[in-house]
Amino acid sequence: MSHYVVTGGAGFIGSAIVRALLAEGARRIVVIDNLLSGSESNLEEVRGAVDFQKSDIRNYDEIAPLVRGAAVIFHEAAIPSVPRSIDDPVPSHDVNINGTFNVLRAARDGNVGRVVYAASSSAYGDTEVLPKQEWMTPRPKSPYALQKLVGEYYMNVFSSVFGLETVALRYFNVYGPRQDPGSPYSGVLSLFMKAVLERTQPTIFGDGSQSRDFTYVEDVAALNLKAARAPNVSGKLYNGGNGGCITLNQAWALLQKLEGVEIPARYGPPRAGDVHDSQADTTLAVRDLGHAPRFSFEEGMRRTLEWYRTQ
Ligand code: UD2
Repeated sequence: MSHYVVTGGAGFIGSAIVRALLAEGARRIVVIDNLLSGSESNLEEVRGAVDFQKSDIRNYDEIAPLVRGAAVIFHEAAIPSVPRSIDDPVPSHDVNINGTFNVLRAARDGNVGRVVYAASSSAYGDTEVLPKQEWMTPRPKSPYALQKLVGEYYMNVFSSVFGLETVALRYFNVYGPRQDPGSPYSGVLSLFMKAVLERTQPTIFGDGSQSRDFTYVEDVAALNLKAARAPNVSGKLYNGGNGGCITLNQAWALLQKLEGVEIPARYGPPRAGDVHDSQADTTLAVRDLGHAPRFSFEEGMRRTLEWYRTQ
């Protein structure tokens, strides 16, 4: 019986994919994670149902036997964060580009059925119009954005040249339970959640008018499962967003409303490499993959806040 592999499966998004697979009745799931930013606690209640392998995608010899013969690899392992890739570009380059190449090489050598890749909306950079559509010319503004774009191109080339089935999903600012707020590089909503629950001021870089298509993690996990099964999509790229457009000021205002508090945000200088506006056109993902995001921004925020409250 062939198995599923989730690289970065102990991370925030990877562990949500693991849960979605188990909910669908998957029997064999191998999680590959070096625990650099992931944590076994993200897999707590499903730990007995998965084969956890502490392993690094930078090491081909380690991962090749683990992926051999897999039905699908969900490739989530990465060093995320635009500012982190600027402050410390070598590790993110190595993991995001060389690590991704190793995963593809191991997939091809091991006759894997399909690779579904976690690409990033950062690849678009600043576009003249919104929403962003897959045909638009990429304009990466940071090492991270470029690295994730190289991964997409590698997916496409492994499909066309080696006949490996690949699909790339450009995620749009995923948020939800288990996103770690413990680092300055953490996703902004996890930092906002921490601030509102601790009654402290968040810092907003810029004037807060920048917007994001914040996408709830369970919608992204569901999309991954659809991308794993959809016919005739090899080598293609899809937006994995929700279609929304929420400014940081709106997001912080909503959290204050949900908590019933008034805490003015602190404003700092804009961040290098930052994209100003981001919103997904979901037409292609809906048409080809059956993408059907279920969570409105407010509903996703309520659920996420509830989870942080219990931590
Ligand atoms: C990028 C990608 C996203 C994903 C992510 C992984 C875009 C549009 N999105 O997210 O798809 O790949 O990278 O890391 O490129 N901010 C504050 N205060 C804080 C922290 C952040 O104001 O304490 C701002 C930040 O300047 C930015 C926004 O919040 O304008 C979102 O930042 P982020 O780090 O959560 O995610 P972002 O958009 O770089």
